[in-house]
Amino acid sequence: MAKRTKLSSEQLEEALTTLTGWIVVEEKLHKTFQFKSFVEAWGFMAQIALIAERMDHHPEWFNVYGTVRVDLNTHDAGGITSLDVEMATHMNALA
Ligand code: H2B
Repeated sequence: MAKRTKLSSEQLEEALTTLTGWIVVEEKLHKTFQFKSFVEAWGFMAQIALIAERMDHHPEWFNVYGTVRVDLNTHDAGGITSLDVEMATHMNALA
């Protein structure tokens, strides 16, 4: 599927201009979200979980209290694809 095709570096640079707060670390889209409480962080994760299921695309993330550290890539493609950009966009919209 085209959505699971690794983005070129030009496509990635272009996408990053629209993704506030996201950087690339070790071939993954990375961002740390900071919420006021564990419940807010968990609420965010619960909403994203439903979107992830719908997309069949699942985040790598780590939560401590109000912190949610996220890394997005597409294992199938061995890098960052438009699915990761789509997921990052959903996360920015919900946070
Ligand atoms: N999530 C992520 N982040 N990358 C993948 O390559 C991926 C996924 N592949 N969720 C999907 C599920 C694949 O394993 C299933 C079989 O469609």
